[in-house]
Amino acid sequence: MKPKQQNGKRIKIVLAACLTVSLGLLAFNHYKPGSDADSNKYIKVEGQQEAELTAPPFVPKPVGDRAATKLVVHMEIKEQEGEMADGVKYTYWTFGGSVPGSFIRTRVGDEVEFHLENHPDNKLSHNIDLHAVTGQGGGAASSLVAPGHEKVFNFKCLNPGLYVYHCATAPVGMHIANGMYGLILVEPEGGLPAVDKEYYVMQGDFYTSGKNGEPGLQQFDMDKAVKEQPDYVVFNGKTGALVGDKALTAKVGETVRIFMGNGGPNLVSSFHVIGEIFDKVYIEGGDMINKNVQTTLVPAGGAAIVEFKCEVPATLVLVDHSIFRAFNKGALGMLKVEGPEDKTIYSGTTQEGIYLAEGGGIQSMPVGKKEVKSTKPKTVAEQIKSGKDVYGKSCFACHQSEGQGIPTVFPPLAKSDFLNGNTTKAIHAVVNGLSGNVTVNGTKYNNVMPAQNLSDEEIANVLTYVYSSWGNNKTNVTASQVKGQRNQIGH
Ligand code: HEC
Ligand SMILES: [Cu+2]
Repeated sequence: MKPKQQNGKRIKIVLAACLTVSLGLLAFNHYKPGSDADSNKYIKVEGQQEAELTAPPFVPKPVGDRAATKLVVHMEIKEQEGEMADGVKYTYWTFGGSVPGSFIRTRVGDEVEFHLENHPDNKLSHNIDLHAVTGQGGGAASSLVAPGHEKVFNFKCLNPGLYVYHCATAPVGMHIANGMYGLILVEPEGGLPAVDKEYYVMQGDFYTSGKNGEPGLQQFDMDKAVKEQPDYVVFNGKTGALVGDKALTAKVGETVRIFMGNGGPNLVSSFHVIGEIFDKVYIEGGDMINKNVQTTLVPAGGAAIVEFKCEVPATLVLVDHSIFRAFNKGALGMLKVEGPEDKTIYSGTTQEGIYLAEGGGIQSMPVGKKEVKSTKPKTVAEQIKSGKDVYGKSCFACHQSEGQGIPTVFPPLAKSDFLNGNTTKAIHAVVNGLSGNVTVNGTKYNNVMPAQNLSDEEIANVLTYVYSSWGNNKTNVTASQVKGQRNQIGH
């Protein structure tokens, strides 16, 4: 009995102590709010206004010094077909008709009246979970809405920051994988510091029934999604959303702010801009600012705000620095900076010449395999077969699986007028490399293709393969033609 009594006593003492401490804490909380979120609850709203929503890569006007208000958001869900890449169709599920969904810009203390509208032509129910919301499911619990219906709920913006929103209807992963995500910004009192240009970029990974580049309408592939093996990793919903005439722009001397989100569903982004350094990064979209950053990690379902000043003219390249995603799956965008050069910051090439290693003659790249002297010449079919292997190991990374290239960076080999127009020039390109201005099918490229260190026979085979594929003119290139080209240029 004795031990039991003792236990009972101990419980009573512990309970009493707990009660005293929690009462004390309650009193403390009541009189002295302990954090921003606590005090922001008391910010009074003035008036009411309809929220401006924008499709990427644009963002609504800054809040500036406006007072907190009742902000009415009308967000319409649309299931619609779009283009993932050239000739590759996909049925996207969208917030506001774009991937990522419409950008929402609020300030701390705003009371948001959120109208989620599901278009009558849609097939499925959806909802929304906004990471800026304090409340059950981030709003998901109150917003499940069937096609042809509307749901309304209210929330107060307690914490400033850049937040992801997404659909949270089962199967959640599939709704996100189909493009149901976007960003909501909660600016601090008085707004973020002014900059010259603001842009909205969001990464997402996509899982299609066909492999990367396979044309036609592609279905969502649940298996690949579960295995986290995307066929596409892209900025703003599709390959090439931010390249060519859709590239972001700025002028020398301007400051640029990118609201960078990552919808996932699976991958984390190593966000990097080739040719710039982030002067400032609001880490994970929160209050903490890091300076002078090369690459910032953007979690799935997370965001970051990056800022930099454009000092010199350049085509800056936005990438996920998990670099195969950039060059092989689409996570590549561009920001064109125009204006006067500043040679003290960047000189360009100042000298070009032959480099001779001390004591050596002209160096050549190590050749992987010695040329095997074949006794019998290959048939065209055999040439195509081994040319395909060469393509897979030497050309595929840049010109892509179906010879489609990458817009503005790597020209297409499929139906290329350059290739089909002149066999000698094509051989020359592979033997010597190619740089400077080249026009392929009306589009200008100004990039560098390194000389391919391949044997005459390998070059003949790969070109024969390329000519026999993707609608090209079926020219048969022979090893002696390649040899002739080499001799012409004196190697
Ligand atoms: C490192 C990337 C890279 C690799 C690898 C590469 N190329 Fe290229 N290729 C380019 C670029 C870039 C250009 C355009 C050059 C320019 O802008 O001046 C080009 C241009 C060409 C052209 C002429 C333009 C056109 O589209 O018809 C041909 C033909 C060509 N490449 C064939 C090949 C073949 C065949 C291979 C493999 C043996 C290969 N390339 C490997 C990047 C590459
Ligand atoms: Cu949904």
